[in-house]
Amino acid sequence: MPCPPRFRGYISRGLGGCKRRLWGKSRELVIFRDGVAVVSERQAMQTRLEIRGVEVLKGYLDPKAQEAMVGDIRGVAAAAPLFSPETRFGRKMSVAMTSAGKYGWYTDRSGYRYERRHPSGREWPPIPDSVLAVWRDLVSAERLPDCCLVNFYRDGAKMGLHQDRDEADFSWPVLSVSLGDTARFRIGSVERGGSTEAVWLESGDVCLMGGPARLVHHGIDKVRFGSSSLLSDGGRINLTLRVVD
Ligand code: MD3
Ligand code: FE
Repeated sequence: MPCPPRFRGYISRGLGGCKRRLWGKSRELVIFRDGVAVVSERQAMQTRLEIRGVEVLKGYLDPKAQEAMVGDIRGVAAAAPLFSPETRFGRKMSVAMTSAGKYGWYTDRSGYRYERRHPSGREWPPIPDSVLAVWRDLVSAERLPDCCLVNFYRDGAKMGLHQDRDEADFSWPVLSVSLGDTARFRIGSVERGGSTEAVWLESGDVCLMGGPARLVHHGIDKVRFGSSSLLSDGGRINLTLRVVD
C-alpha cells in the first residue's frame, strides 16, 4: 500500500515513516516506511481530556452522526415542546428545555425534581436510539438512562454553577452530548466556592461525569453563538443522560 499523496506531508524523516490518522470511533493508524505501509492497526485514538475527574471525549460524534441526532431531537421537541421553567427562586431560566424517557427534569417554585409528564400532561417521548447508543457504548448496555434532558441555548443563554443531585443513586455517571455552538463549560469542586476551571465544549463532544466528579459544581457560562453551522438558526443543544431511580 503506497503512502497516499495527501499524507506525504506527514512523512517524518527522523522516523522514516508517516502516520495517518483516520478519525472515527475506531481509527486506523498506518505507518509508512519508504512509501510502503509497514504497520497498520485500528486503534481508538480519540482526544480525551480529564478536568477535575470530568472526562471529555472530543469529537466522539462525527458530523453525520451529529446531524442524525439533531433530527432525532427535533422529533423529541415536536412531541414535547421546549419550555423555560422557573427556578425555585422564581427566576425564569434562560435555557429552554424538554426531556425524553421515563422521567423529565423539571423546576418551578416548589423546587427541582423529576416528573413523569411534560407540562402539557403528556408522557415524555422515548429516548432516541441514536442517543441510547452513546450510553450503551460508554456506560452500560444493561442499565439504560431514565432521563434524557434536552437543554437548548439560544443567544445569551447560560447555566449557573450547580450540582446534579436530584437522582437517587450517584454511583451512576451522568453523560452529556454537546451539539451546535461551542460553549464554555465551567467546573468547580464538590464543595461550594473555591477555584474553577473551564473547558470549551464543541459539537460532537461527549462528557462523562462519574465517581468523585459526579457531584462537582458545573455550569455553562458562555456560548459562542453562531460558531457552528449544525443548527440552521444557531444555538446549542446539550443532552444529559441520567439514571434517576
Ligand atoms: C458534571 N447541563 O443539565 S452538561 C445540566 O451543557 C447541565 O447544558 C450543562 O449541567 C449543559 O444539569 C452541562 C455537562 C454536565 C452534566 C452533568 C454533570 C456536567 C456534569 C453532572 C455532574 C458533574
Ligand atoms: Fe448539571
